[in-house]
Amino acid sequence: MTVTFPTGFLWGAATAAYQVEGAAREDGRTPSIWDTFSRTPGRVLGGDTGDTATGHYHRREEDVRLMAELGLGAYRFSVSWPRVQPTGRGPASRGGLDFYRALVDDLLARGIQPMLTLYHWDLPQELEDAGGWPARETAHRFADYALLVGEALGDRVGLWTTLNEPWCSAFLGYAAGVHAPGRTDDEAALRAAHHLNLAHGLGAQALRTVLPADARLSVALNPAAVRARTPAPGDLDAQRRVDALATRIFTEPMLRGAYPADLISDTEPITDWSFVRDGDTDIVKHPLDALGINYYAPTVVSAATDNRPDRSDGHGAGGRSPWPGAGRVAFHRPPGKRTAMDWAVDPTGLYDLLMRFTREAPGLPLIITENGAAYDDKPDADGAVHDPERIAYLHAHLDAVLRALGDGADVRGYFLWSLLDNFEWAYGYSKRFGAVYVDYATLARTPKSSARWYARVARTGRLTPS
Ligand code: PNW
Repeated sequence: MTVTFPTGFLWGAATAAYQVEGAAREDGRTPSIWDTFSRTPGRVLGGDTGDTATGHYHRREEDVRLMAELGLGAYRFSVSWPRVQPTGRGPASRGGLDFYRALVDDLLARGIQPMLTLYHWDLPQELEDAGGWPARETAHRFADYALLVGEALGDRVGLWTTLNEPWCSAFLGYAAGVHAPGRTDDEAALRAAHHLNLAHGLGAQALRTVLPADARLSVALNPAAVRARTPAPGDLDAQRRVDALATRIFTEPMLRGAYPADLISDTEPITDWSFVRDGDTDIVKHPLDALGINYYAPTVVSAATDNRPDRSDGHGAGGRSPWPGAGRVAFHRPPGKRTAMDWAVDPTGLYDLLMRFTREAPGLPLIITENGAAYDDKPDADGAVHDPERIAYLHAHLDAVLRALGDGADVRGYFLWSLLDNFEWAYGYSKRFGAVYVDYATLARTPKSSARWYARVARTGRLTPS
């Protein structure tokens, strides 16, 4: 059993622009779909918006200092599209780009490697008004935006990610409607998935024309660790359908240049896939230098046995399904420990995913671009925040990473989600994922005990008891 992580292993933490920046109306930034969505009553718990968030836009230096204290070797952040290209088209906003230039310079000055995600869900509202991701044009707009950011930051950012979790953008955004833009149209969601794939490919092509040869290109997916509740054929079929819609819809075109035949036949009642044009999947299959995997919890499914499938799939029970074409699939709550998101704690799911891509994409380095947990953290009387459950979660998942490394997986790094407590999408500020506690009244930051634990792991490269 390996107990030490390889030298050079990247220890990082991640955030996303809309979740931490705030400053929603500064430097010419225009609304993104998340501004519109969160300002619409009833969409986000508590009516929370990202208008202020953690105030990171004005606390950049303090936050980079915190990262250095945590001994982070890398920081994964996203660029807000409407901050650097306010209309989603045309020239860049100087002010917006200056923020990211300054952030990257601060990181480099402290020896922290920046990992830049171009798209973490904040589509300029103007592009949504022109059709959003169901419109093919949006993929071309993304490629222009990628070029603009690549030109501005290519000389100092070595790790690039096109999209974060396109599954969430397509299916939570356009089918279930629980994420921005809040549409509920299964056909549109499948179109959106294809245009996100196309955006990834066109964006990667554009970046390659401006980035130095040693810059590394990746995408961050949230492949489902999906299990059948029993080995009965109906349950295995449910597993196959969910796997196609969650994972293979992205990985097959990206890694092999074709959509899975079973996905196409499963979704034929919804669409004929004529939005996929000749040559598209060749574009999507752009060579990658790493695959980013975001993992939180497993998914357990079975064939639905009645007309009311159990919707406890972690996507807002009672809402519409984010699985168009999955048929009658029941989602089950696995037994055991759960986080404040009500997601099961199951590190085996992470191990299984790492081994799956080790088999299916041999030679492709893997990076865990997100992993972490929300708990109901509260400061004690002295203001300290003790989060032993998060330490246990991180420890167990890093142990699974070590096991996968020992079994041959080429895992290059791990990014804790998240550096800071932040705007947790439809849950607003009610869910705390941070290693650092944020007091939303004052925006004061307090590293939790997990932050100190993680700093030690990052420094020593070893898992030690809390
Ligand atoms: C990811 N789901 O979101 C995102 O990349 C982060 O921005 C987010 O804060 C984090 O995970 C924690 O939720 C997800 O419903 C949101 O399956 C929803 C789901 C998965 C990931």
